[in-house]
Amino acid sequence: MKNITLRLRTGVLAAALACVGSLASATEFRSSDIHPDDYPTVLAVRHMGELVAKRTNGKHTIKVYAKSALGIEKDTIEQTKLGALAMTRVNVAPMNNICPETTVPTMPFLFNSKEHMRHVLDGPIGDEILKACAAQGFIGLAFYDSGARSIYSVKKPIKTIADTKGLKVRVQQSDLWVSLLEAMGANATPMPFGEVYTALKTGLIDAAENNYPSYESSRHFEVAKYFSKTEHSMAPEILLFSKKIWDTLTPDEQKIFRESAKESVGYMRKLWDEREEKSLATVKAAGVQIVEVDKASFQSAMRPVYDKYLQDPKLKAMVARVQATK
Ligand code: GTR
Repeated sequence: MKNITLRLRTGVLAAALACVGSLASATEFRSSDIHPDDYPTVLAVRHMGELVAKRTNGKHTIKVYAKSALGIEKDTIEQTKLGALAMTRVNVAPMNNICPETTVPTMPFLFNSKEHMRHVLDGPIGDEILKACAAQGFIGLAFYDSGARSIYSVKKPIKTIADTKGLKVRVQQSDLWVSLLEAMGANATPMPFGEVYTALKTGLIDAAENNYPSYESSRHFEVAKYFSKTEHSMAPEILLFSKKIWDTLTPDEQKIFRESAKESVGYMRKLWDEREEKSLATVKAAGVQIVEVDKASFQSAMRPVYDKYLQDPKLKAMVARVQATK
C-alpha cells in the first residue's frame, strides 16, 4: 500500500515537473504587421500560429502584433535581423535595398496576372528569392499576395502617363520605388504607410499607390477619390523569420514552422480574393471613381528601371525566367 502511494506520488510529481519543464521551454514568438486585425496578412500569420501550436503540442506559439504596434516595416525588419523580434510580415519593397533578389518580383509590369504571379512565387524562383535573404539574416518563409498596386489621387484622375508628370506621389521606402515613380515623371516621396493619410489630407502629397484592401483599410479613399488602374507592380508580401532565433530551433521545429507558413499561403489567398472584392465595393459605395488608364503609356516608360536595377546578370536572368514562365 505504502509502495503504491509512493509510486503514485512520484508519478504526480513527475507529471507536474514535466509540465513545468515544458512551460519553461515554451516560447511565444512575436510577429509584427502594420495592418489591422482583420487584414488577410494578419489572419494568415495567426493561422500559421495555430498550426505551429498544434504541431509542437503547445511548445511554440506565435503572437501577432497588428496595427504597427511594434513599429514601421523598416524598423521591424531591423529588429528581426537583430533577433529582438522573431517574425515580421512586410512588403518586399523595404527589403529591396537589403536583399537584392526581392527586386525581381517588385519589377513594374512583370507579372501578366495574379495566376502568373502565384505560379512563379510557388515555384523554384520564389524559393530562390526566399533563400537569398538568409545571407542578410532572414529566413524567408513565404510570400503572400498583395494584389496589383495602382495610383490614387486627390485632385484629378490619372488617365495616361502625361497626368503623372510633376505629381507628388508617396512611395514605399525603397530606391527602386523612387525610380519607378520617377520613370513616370512623378515626384516620388518616400514615407511610412502610417503617415500617408495625413500627407494626402494636408496636401503634402497629391497621390499615393496601393492595392484595393490597403486603400480601403487605411481609409485613404476618403481623401483620394480617384483610383486609376495603373496596376504597375504586383510586389508581394514576404514573411520573414529572424535567422538568429531560427538557429536555436531544432531541425524538426524548423520544418514545422516552414510547413505551417507554406500552408498559410492558401488560406491567405482565399481571404485575399474575398477582401479585394469587398474593398472595391466599399470604396465604390463611398463615391470613389475607378479610372481606366492607358497602361501601355506607363509600360513603355519602364526601360530605365529595368536597366538600373537589373545590372546584376543573376537578377536579369531571373527576370527573364519569370517572363518565360507560363
Ligand atoms: C501594403 C502592404 C504593406 C506596405 C504598404 C505600403 O499594400 O501590405 O506591407 O507595404 O502597402 O505601401 O507601405
